[in-house]
Amino acid sequence: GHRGCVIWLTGLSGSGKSTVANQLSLALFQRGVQTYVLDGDNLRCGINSNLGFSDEDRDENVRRVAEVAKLFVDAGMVVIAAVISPMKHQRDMARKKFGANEFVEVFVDCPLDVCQTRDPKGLYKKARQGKIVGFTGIDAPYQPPAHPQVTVQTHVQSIEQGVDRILHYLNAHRTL
Ligand code: GGZ
Repeated sequence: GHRGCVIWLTGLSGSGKSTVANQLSLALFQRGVQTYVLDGDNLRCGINSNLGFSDEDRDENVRRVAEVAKLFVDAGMVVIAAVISPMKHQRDMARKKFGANEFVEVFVDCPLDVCQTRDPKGLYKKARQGKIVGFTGIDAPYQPPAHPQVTVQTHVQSIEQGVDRILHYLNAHRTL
């Protein structure tokens, strides 16, 4: 059996957080572990629909995602959270809500120029044109984590390789 934990994916828009989250969820399901994915972009349609992208609203967005994750973890679930969570203080705040082995920080590391080339929703283009103000990586900051438990480099590794890294960490640390 396993106890609950949260696998917290941080990274730029377009870095691959959602893709990694969904593939990791599938891989864990195939190993008999039920997960629940909390995706920042989706939650902003519901529980976080009143929040924008100011520093204060991002703080509150991350806080709510962490609180919801905590409810699931307390119920014994493995939660996969995919939120930019651009600032160190936001990730520290989230981590503090969990036990030492319950919070696994994963840096979905992809250079900004690659994210801009992918630009699946055309948001970077709009940001460069000034149609979106305060876009992470363009005119809003992203602080890379200094000591993530796992780093996944989606520009040099396949999604499968990235997922394997996370699974390897979870196995090695008996988080599952
Ligand atoms: C960053 C933005 C912005 C701005 C809209 N800055 O790649 P996406 O499109 O599908 O996912 C991004 C999502 C970011 O939401 P998070 O809740 O993860 O952000 S945070 O942790 O910073 O609160 C992006 C879209 O929203 N998006 N405007 N200005 N991303």
